[in-house]
Amino acid sequence: MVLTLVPLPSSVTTGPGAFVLTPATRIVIADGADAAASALSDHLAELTGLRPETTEGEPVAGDIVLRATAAEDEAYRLETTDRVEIAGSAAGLFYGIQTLRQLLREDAGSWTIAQVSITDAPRFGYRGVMLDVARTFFDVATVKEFIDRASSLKFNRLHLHLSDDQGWRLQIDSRPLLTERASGTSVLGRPGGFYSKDDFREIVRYAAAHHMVVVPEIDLPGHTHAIGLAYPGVVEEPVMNDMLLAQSEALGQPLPVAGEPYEGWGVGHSSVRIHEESTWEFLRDVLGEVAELTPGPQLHVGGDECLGTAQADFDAFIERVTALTVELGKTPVAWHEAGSAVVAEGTIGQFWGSDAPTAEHIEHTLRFAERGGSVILSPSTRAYLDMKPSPEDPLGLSWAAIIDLESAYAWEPNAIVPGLDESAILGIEGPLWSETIATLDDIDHLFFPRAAALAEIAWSPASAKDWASFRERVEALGSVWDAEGWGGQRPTPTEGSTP
Ligand code: TNX
Repeated sequence: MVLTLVPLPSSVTTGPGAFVLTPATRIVIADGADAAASALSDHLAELTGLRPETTEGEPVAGDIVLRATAAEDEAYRLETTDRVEIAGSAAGLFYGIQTLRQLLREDAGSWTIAQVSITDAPRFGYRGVMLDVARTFFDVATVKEFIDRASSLKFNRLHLHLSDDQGWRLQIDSRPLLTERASGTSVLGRPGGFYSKDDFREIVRYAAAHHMVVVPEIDLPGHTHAIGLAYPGVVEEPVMNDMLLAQSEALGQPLPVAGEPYEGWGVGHSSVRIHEESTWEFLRDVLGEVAELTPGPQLHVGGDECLGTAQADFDAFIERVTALTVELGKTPVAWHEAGSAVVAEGTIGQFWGSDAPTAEHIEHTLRFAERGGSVILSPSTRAYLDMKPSPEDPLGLSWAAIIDLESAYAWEPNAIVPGLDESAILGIEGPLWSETIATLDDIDHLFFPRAAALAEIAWSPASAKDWASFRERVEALGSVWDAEGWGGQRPTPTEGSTP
């Protein structure tokens, strides 16, 4: 029997029987697991048409039992006997329910769950996905759909790339022109948009209900052209050097013009004015409001691709912006280039080099661990969800690699950055940049099935890695995704299997 489970649990045994959902099935809440119970009941009603009554009290055969434990981790147990019982913390119950959802099968007109005994806990505490809402704006409803998909694979961090050259996406009360003047466009003439503070709170709330913590990013000091549409005094004139001219030519896209929206996807030409005190007043106000809106512990301050900025200026900026973030009560996160600077103690680095990184990338990445921080691994040759899955694919970019499902699966976090100890690896993240995607269908197209590979790397024990098993399980999951109405690409059927 193919178990349709991704990520693979740390321990699972199977038996010959099955649990059958009937109109008499109840969801029995043991020890106050009620939030999980109503979500599960809603899900079952939508999928099967049966809405199990949720109740407290003594479970009987045929029930689904949710047992809240005092644990504070993400572990859970799921057992099928004459009933199904899931036990864990609030997060653990949520993950147990995601497992149950993957196991539910329609078989000759009834909904069944295979007989299993599962004990499960994640390998890494940070299991992230990133959505770039700056290059292309996605509305709240789309972000919620994204959360549904990601949380079903047990991702627990939603990194939102909220600002870039092409647009500013979050209401800031102290600087109202940001959304008034700098949010109206996206790349290539696509519509812009922004989140009001209430929109953002709604995303945070929805994410939390799915056990995902939002990590907001304000990308600095580069990727800041849009700020200049609102507050020209904060940014430098667009930089033009040979490298940037060649880039614009290669892309066939116009050069950025100060004070005009930039709708191409060149990078590296913009910067805030690093040495002006008025810039720092701006940053204190903006980052202060973002920090206040964010219940999660981390605030991402960017730091990538400052191609026109002198190293000394960049380092001075990073040192000060990471210190400011700490002052605002958050742990700074920054792309790995920021490791060239004296980052604030505890700053988290996000590695986006290749899986054969340069000496400089390695050095910069190790710096975060040396300064008491840790590292999120997003090797662009493996974990970038915006890379094309095949050379012919109409969506995605290919500057880092073509990443097919096997390539997204066949890497080991410990082996990416030489000298980086597993204890300093906070986790992994799959970024979905949005230069080439415009709709939820496009998101799905790049997300499925490769996000499942990243989810397994982030959650399952390294010793369980097995490409043939993964491919079979992910292929079987296609029908679960179909039942959810989630689009996207399906894994190519393996030889001899029924499509
Ligand atoms: C590099 S990776 C970027 C982004 C682009 C992405 C496209 C990184 C930190 N920066 O600005 O959107 O490539 O793949």
